[in-house]
Amino acid sequence: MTFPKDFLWGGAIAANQAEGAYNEDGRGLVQTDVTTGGTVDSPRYTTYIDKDGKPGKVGGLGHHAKIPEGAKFAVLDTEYYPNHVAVDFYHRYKEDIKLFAEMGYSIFRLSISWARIFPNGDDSQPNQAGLDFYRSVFEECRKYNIEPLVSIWHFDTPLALEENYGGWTNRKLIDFYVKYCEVIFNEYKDLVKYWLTFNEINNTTMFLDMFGGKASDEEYQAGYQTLHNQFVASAKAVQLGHKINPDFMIGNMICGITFYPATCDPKDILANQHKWESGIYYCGDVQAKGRYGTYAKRLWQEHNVELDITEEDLEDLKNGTVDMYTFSYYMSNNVTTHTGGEQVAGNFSVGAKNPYLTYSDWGWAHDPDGLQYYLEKIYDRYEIPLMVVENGLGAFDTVEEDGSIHDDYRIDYHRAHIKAMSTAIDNGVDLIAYTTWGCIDIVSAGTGEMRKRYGFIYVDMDDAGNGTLNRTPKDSFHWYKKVIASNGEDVE
Ligand code: P53
Repeated sequence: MTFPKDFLWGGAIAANQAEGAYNEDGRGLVQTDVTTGGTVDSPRYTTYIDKDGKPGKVGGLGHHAKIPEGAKFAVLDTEYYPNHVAVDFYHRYKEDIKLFAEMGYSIFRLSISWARIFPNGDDSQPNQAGLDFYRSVFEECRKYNIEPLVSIWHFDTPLALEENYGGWTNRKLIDFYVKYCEVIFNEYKDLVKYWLTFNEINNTTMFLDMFGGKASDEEYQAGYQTLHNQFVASAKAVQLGHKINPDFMIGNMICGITFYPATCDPKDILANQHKWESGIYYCGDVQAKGRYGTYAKRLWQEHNVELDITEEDLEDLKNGTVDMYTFSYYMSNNVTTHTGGEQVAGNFSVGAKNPYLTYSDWGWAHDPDGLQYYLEKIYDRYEIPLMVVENGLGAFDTVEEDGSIHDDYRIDYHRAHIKAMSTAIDNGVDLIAYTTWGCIDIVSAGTGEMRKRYGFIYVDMDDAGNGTLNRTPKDSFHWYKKVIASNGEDVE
């Protein structure tokens, strides 16, 4: 095993999935606060009150949940919202960070909730209570020599910006986001070095592609304009961040799915290449190379998209390239132009089933070789440091009579992926960090479930909101501690 001696080991969470305290200390609402729980076969719902005062709900998340004209997002008494309490990280962060330190973390990825800093997104002054909270969290990390890795946006635009400005299709959001960045960069410049501008930025259009060509041209228009505005916002943030502290390392963050052609039919090979372009390279190229890829025009034409792009935007993109490329990796997907084969039916996992792989209970392919493939391919393309900032297995856990949790399936998953990273490093990839997803159990983003658990630390909380919220280390906790102590040498 050959991890560099300063390799950063740790775990990752996101504010809206972990903190809870959704309406405390002046925090504004975000989309997940009006989103119910779901399962692998039933969607989460976004809830609202329509223009006649009648409550209603619509399936889907984020941009995909269209509430009726004149309706307002609303929290309804009749529904349960898992993110409202989540796992109460807001009140328990000291206990949690202590456990992370016990595992030996040198890095901890979390996100700042924009709506704690600017409750409406367009407020003239930041909310002091929000600033104080994250200062205290970062100081707690520093106490244990843990580097915070901070996602500035993790699917949580203040809801008021959605309602009053129409969300990210509106260019005004660029300025609100940059102002938010300016405040947090200045506030935490001595506490935080590593920043990520937008979590899984590529999901917006990649998920439109995933659902079998059902998305309309209007949805693509909104999706691509959203991405463009976020690219400009990200590039401006990078430039500003480097001015505020030249030591900042600022990265992009891509939902990294490895795509394979399902057959050697040249049509499948081409379809797969186009999938990498639309799903993975589109965002990575703009953020790491500072310009749109040559295939971008084709993608816009396919969906009759006309983007609002200014000369100044192009200049910003060029001057605001990221210092590192970061990504999540859970699975691979197969791409084919043929119909009739066995299909995967998971949440956010579709396409032809790969006969060489096994699948999780949520339909996600277990594919460590796919991680090696992704690392080598992406490093060769950009030649900047890489971080794997999410990787893990969502699984059902059983608590034994004596309270222990034997999650050998999770250990197997991580062991295989750590080996894959090690091989990629041997093959020349400059990989600098690994933060496993949901190092402590948190609410699933896709399904809103608690029982889809990723953590090395168990949280006593179920899908209906019952539980003590007590924390218990799983077997994986002790295993990961050993891995970190040996810098990746001892993974058995
Ligand atoms: P959950 C879909 C596919 C790949 C990654 O996901 C995804 C999603 C969205 O569900 O999201 C990332 O909780 C995301 C995290 C999320 C994690 O993967 O659905 O950055 O917020 O929790 C795992 O199992």
